[in-house]
Amino acid sequence: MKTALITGITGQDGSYLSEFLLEKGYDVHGVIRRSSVDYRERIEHLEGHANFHLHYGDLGDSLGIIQVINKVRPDEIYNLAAQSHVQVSFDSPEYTANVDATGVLRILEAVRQCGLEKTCRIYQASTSELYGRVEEVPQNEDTPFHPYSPYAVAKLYGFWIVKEYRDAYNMFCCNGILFNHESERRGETFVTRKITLAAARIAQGKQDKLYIGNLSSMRDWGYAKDYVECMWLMLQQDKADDYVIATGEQHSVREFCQLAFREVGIELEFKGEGEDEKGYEKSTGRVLVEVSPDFYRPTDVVNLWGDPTKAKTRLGWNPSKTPFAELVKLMVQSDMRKVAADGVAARVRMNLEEYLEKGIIK
Ligand code: NAP
Ligand code: G4F
Repeated sequence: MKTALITGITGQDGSYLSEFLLEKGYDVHGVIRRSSVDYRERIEHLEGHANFHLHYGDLGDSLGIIQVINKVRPDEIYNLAAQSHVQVSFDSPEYTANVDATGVLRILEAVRQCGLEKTCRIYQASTSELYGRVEEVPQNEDTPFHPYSPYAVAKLYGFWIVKEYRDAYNMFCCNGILFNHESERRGETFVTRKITLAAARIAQGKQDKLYIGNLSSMRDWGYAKDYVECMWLMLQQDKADDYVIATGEQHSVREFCQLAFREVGIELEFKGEGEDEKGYEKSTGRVLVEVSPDFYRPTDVVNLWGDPTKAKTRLGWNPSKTPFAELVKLMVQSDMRKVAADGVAARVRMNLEEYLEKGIIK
């Protein structure tokens, strides 16, 4: 049985990767941060599994990281932990650098300090944000980087320190240059999930409007569940290397909105430009989407489009497993169920409060 250690196990990718590795028969260990509320929604269904273990740790704390790695002595480490929100990185640039840049170094050094550098393989969650203000379209492993946010600059350090440890100490460490990947478990402040949740809430009469930033931004969006397979495949090769993981297709935020709203039975028509652009419901003329400069970034990455040829040919990975339209559909359908269930739960709570107040239930 192989042992894997996952940092960022409570995140979108960490939860899917845990399921994937448990299915493959791995002993899965995860690093979680201590918080005042124990709420681990994405992995609560795995807690109690005989091969699933959690340890406290933080990427900002080398001593803790060394302790966990020494205790678990993993065959594979998947370093997924990060302050992963680009907009937030403008508000907390120093914290982002500490976790997303120096945090990677802490993992690599801990592996060396524990004497595991010859046996332990490491996956680093690199990102298409490295291409930033893109210098070539589509982007592949040879496209020059031009990071364009504090997040991307921090991740660039992570990318290069992984390469450095590979060359200097002959360690088996890989960078997965992953383009945006989404799912039902995506954080609610990333644009796709913000849209699918709003579409579901508007369709069920629980929200009036969606306020959004740059509608013209282009992304190569894939399904997170398909992408975690690639992380594992990279660590099963004879030689450590870096790979672009993407679908090879590009869509705008505007297009994502139109598809998501269509899924709940609303046809959107966009009119106007820049800050004045609005999304109207075709049948009623109601404004459902409005641009708010609050969601504009000081510098925005607007043209991400990946070329997954290397992953396809060398790893045998299929970039077209979940087409774009299907991804949007499964996210909207999941949010429709969630919003409806929240409504039922709220009604039950209201009834319960009323019954308690009236003394009907004691
Ligand atoms: P996510 O949902 O935001 O999850 C981030 C994880 O990192 C969470 O488990 C979080 O723990 C943990 N974390 C944050 N700060 C930490 C710290 N100081 N110490 C320990 N753990 C910490 O992100 P994701 O979408 O799954 O992405 C996984 C990784 O891939 C990230 O490194 C991200 O930057 C990178 N990436 C993502 C994409 C994408 O499109 N999803 C694309 C390219 C690269 P809490 O639950 O306690 O907050
Ligand atoms: O969904 P986003 O916040 O994702 P972003 O910035 O591309 O970052 C994600 O993908 C990266 C891979 O390329 C990861 F490394 C990173 O960890 C994260 O997972 O924004 C996508 C685009 C941006 O251009 C943004 O300006 O959508 C635009 N956008 C327009 N309105 C918005 C909004 N983004 C957000 N979050 N919220 C809006 O209202």
